[in-house]
Amino acid sequence: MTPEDILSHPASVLTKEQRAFYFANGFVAVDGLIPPDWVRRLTARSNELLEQSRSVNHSNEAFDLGPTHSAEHPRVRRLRATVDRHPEFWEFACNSIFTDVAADLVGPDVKFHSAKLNYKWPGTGEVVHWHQDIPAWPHTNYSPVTLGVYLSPVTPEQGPLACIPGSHEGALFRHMDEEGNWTGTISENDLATVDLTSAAELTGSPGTLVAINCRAIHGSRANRSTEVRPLLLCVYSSADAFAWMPPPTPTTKTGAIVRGKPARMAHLDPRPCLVPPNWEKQGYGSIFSAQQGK
Ligand SMILES: O=C(O)CCC(=O)C(=O)O
Repeated sequence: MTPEDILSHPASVLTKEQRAFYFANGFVAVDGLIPPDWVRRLTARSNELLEQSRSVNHSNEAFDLGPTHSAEHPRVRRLRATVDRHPEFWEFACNSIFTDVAADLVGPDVKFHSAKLNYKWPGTGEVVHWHQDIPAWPHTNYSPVTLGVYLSPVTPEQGPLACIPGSHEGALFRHMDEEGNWTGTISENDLATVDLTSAAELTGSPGTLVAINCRAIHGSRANRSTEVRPLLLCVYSSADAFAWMPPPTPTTKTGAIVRGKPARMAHLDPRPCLVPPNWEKQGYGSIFSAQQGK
């Protein structure tokens, strides 16, 4: 669906201004939108899984572990495929206010793509470099949106998500090095063409919703506070967007229609996208391992 088609359907959660902001800028943040009860439930599930990670020594299908992870100090960088880790994560993704927000931004027929929970730990210096999402998982159109919810307060010290306004309407950059190895990041040369000073930092209280279009340039600084920053992220698209390469982070729910009905026709956006590695063959670690060249 085009933004015009999407906007022709009434919204159920977001205001007219919030939707207009998203389509004009490529992102939007709404402070405290997700109700406290959901934040509490998701945090409880997250804490249980962090406890489980104490007995895990190597990254596996559930946990992407940071280099300093230990039983005493769990340092999970990413909980992978969260919707497969506990039914409550799937309930949140497929039948909650979150799903309603997805429909406000991709239209009434909503396809689920993937989910993860990123932890940004204090003292680890972990930075997410500037990147766009869609080069890793191209679709027939650019409706895919990453929806996030902060599970704790996020101030400028915690390394909030930061987005470049309007970059979703600009170029799609190559996220590979000279040899064609996937880096998951925009090169220095390409970044020189982007006005990074315009970056908007998306801070907010627990339950803050962030929505980032798949073409928008975004990243986040290191966490300089003393508190971890847990951020749950789910990707959705219009039902008429079809992935044309294997997904890097599949879940058992990838491709599920979570609102409305399946599409009978694909919507093809003429703007091209480079072909990423075939993740089914090559395997995918995480954005952290890709950006750190591991
Ligand atoms: O966790 C973050 O700060 C950034 C997450 C992100 O952009 C990603 O995982 O693609």
